[in-house]
Amino acid sequence: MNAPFSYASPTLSVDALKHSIAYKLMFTLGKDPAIANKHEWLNATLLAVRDRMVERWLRSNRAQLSQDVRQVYYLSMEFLVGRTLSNALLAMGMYNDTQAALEEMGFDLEDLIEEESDPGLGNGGLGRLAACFLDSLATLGLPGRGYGIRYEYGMFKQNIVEGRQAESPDYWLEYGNPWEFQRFNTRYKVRFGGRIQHEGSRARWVETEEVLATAYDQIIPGYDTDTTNTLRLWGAQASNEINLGKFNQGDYFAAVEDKNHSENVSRVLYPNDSTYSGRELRLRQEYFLVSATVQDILHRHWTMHQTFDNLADKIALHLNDTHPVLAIPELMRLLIDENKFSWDDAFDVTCQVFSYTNHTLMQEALETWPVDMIGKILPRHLQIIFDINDYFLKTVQEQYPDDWELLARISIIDENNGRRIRMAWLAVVASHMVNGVSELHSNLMVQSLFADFAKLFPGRFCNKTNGITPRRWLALANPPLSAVLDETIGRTWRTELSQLDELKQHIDFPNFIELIAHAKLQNKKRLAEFVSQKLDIVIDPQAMFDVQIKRIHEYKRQLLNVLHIITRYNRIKAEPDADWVPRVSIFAGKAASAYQTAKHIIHLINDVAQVINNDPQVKSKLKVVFIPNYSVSLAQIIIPAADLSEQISLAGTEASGTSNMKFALNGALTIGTLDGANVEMLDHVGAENIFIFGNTTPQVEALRSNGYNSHLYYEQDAELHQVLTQIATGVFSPQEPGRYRNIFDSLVNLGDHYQLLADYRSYVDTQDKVDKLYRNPDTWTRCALHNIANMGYFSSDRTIKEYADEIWAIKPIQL
Ligand code: 26W
Repeated sequence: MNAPFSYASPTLSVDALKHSIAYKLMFTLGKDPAIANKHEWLNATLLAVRDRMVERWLRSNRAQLSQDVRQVYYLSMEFLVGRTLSNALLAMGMYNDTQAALEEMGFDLEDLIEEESDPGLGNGGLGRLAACFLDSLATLGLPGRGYGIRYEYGMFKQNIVEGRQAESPDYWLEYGNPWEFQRFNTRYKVRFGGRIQHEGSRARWVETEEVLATAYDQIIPGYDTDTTNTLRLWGAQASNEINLGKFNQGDYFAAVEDKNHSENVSRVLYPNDSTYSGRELRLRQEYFLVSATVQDILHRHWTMHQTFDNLADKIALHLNDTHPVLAIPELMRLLIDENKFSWDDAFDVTCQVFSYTNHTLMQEALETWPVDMIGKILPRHLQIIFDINDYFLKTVQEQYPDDWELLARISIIDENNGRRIRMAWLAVVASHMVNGVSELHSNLMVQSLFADFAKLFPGRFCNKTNGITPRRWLALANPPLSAVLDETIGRTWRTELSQLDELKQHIDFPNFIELIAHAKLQNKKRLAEFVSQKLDIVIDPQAMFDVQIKRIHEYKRQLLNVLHIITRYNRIKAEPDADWVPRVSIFAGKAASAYQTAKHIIHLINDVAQVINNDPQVKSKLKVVFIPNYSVSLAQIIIPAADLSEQISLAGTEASGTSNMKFALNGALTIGTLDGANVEMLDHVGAENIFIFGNTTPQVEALRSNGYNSHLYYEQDAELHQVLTQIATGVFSPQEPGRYRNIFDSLVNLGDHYQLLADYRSYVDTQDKVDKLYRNPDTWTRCALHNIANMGYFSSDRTIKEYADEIWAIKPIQL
C-alpha cells in the first residue's frame, strides 16, 4: 500500500516524534512501553500529533479574536467526521515522518490507523456533509465553528445474523478520546419544564429542571495551512451530581436515577434517517444543543464587545436542517428576557443572523412537534413561537387580506393535525436565506414544499449544490490514484480540485490510461482481501465491482438493484456457458432500527446472495456481497474499488446524494436516474460518460397523477414477471416460502410507491450497456478518467466558498 504522500516538514524530525510518542505513552498515559498495547500506542501517537496542532490552533484562535471578523456557527445534530489520525497527519504533512518514527519503534502506522474507533455521530449524508464543510472551512481559512452533541453512543453497530440486521450499541469512547479537550470551565445550564412569570414584555422562566452542558473541543485542521477551526460538542452532566434530598432520605437509587435521567440527553444518537420520531428525548436533545450553543456564542460575543448592538454584524448561525431550529426562539428569549431587547429588535437581529439548509422534501422527514409537548418542556419558547407566528401572519394578511387558505397553509402552527409546530416553516420565516442542496432539489423545493413562501419572499431561496472534501475522499482514501495524479498534474489538486481538468490532456496516452487502470486494480485487490478476511467470500478483482452503499431506504431503491441481480442470475442459468461479464454486486448500509421494510430488504439481499453465491452453475460470473456495519472508514475502502456506482433513487426523491460524487472522483462510472446531484454530474461529465436511465421527475409526477398501475408492468414484461414470481414464491427463501410475499405485494398490488417497476426495463437495458462497455477496458477507463477530470466542481471547497460569499458574508482570516 502506498502512503498518502505528504509534503516534507523540515522542522519535525523523526527523532523528535519518536521522543514525543514515547513521552506521551509514559507520562500522559502512564504506560511502560514494554507492555503497552496497540491502543495505548495509538493514543500516544494521537496525543503527540495533537500537540503539534495545538500551536496552530492557538494562533488561529488568537488571530480570529484580534481581527474581530464575522464568524459562522454551523449547528448540526450530526457530525460524521471519520477517523482523525490519518486526516491530521495528511493536513499537517506529517504522514511520512510519523510512519518512519513508528516503524523505528516497531509499529506499522497503517495498523494503528485501523485501530482508531470511527465515531458514528451521524446517520448518513447530512452528518457527513457537515464534516466535509468543517474541513473546507478550515482549509479555506474561513472563521467558522461546528456545534453538535457528544453522543456517548453513536450510530448502532450492525451485525448480520442469519441474513438479518442485528443492532448493538457502539460505545466509541471505550478507549477514551485523546483527540478532544474537555472544557471543565465552559459549562452552561440548560433548562426544561417549569412555568412562566410575566414582567411586562419580559418573562421569567421558573421552577425548571436543569442539566449542565459541558464543552468538548476537537481541533479541525485545515489542509496545508496554519488555520484550524473547532468542533465543539456538548456533553450532558447532571446539575447537582446526585439529588441530595433523595440521598439524605436514604433513597440512593432514586437519587442516582435522577442523575441518569439528566445525562440521558447526550446518551445516544437517534438512528433515524429521513423519518421523524416525535419522541420527547429527541426534543430535549435538540434544545440541549441549541441552548448551550446560543449561550456560548452570546457569552463569547459579550466578552469581546460588551454589547449586543453589533451582534448581527459579527455572527452568522446556520441550521443544518430543522433539527437545531429551536435556536431561533432561544436567541429571541435570551435577547428579550435577559438582555433587554425589544421584541421587534430581537426578531430583526434573529432574521439577519440565521440561515437554513433543507435536506429533504419527504413528508415523513419533516419535523413537526405537538404544541402540548413544547408547551410542557419549553413553555417560554412556545410563547415566542406563537408571537413570531402572529407577527408573520399579520404582515402577510396586510398583503393578502382574507386569503384564509393561504394563512392556514403558511401558519407555523398546523391546526389540522392536533396542533403541531411546523419546524421548517419556523426556519423559513426567521432566516434570511434558505437553500437546497442540488439544482433539482432547490427547484423542487420552491415549487412544492415552500411554494407559498417563495412567493412571499422571492429573494430568500437559493441553491448550494453539495460537495465533498478531496482530502479525505481522494488523497486519504485512494493513495494509488493520488500518486498517479501527483505525477501527472502535480500536487495542488488537493486544494484546487478543478485542476483535475488538466488530466484531459493526457487521455490519449495509453501509458497513462494503463496507470489509471492499475490504480483501480490495486484498490479492488485491497477490497477483495478485506471481503475475504471479514466475510470469507472470494471475489475476483478482475470482475466488475458494482456498488450500492448508503442508508437502506425504499426511495433509494436497493430493491431495484436486487431485481436486476435476479434477472442476471436467471439469464446466466438459462445460458451458463455464454460469455458473461463477471460482476460482483456489493451492498452496504444500515436500516433504521424501527424501519421494518428496510430491514426486510437487507434480509432479501442476503438471501439472494446465499442462493447465487452457492449455485455451482454461476461460479464467478455473479457474486453478491453485503458488507456489514457501513461507516465512513468502510466507505474509504469500498469507494476507491468501485467500477460502477449505483445512484438509482426515484427521480425527485434524493435531495442531492454525495456518495455519487465520491465514486466518480475515484473513477467509477455512474448508473443513475436524473435525481439530486446526478443531474449536475451528467452536465459535467457528458452523456457519453454516465449511464442515465429511468423516468424524469415530471414523468414520475405524471404517472402518479394519471393513476400509476404497476401491475401492468408485471404482466407485460416476461423477465420482470419471472423475477417477481421467484421472490413471491420463496425461490430465495426455501425454508420459508412466504417470507417475501409482502415485498411482491407492495410492488405489484399495493401501488409500488417508488415506481420500481416503471423503471425496471430501462434499468436492465442500461445495465446491458454497462456490460458492453466493460468488455472494452480501454474505453471504460477513458470514461472513468472523464469522470475524475470533471469532478472539480463537486469539491466542498467550492460549496463552502458559495455559502461564505452568498449566505454568511464571511472572509478568510489572515494568519
Ligand atoms: C428528524 C429525522 C431526520 C433525520 C435526518 C430527518 C431527516 C434527516 C436528514 C435530512 C437525512 C439526510 O441525511 N439527508 C441527506 O442529506 C444529504 C446532504 O445534503 C443529501 O445529499 C441526501 O440526498 C439527503 O438524503
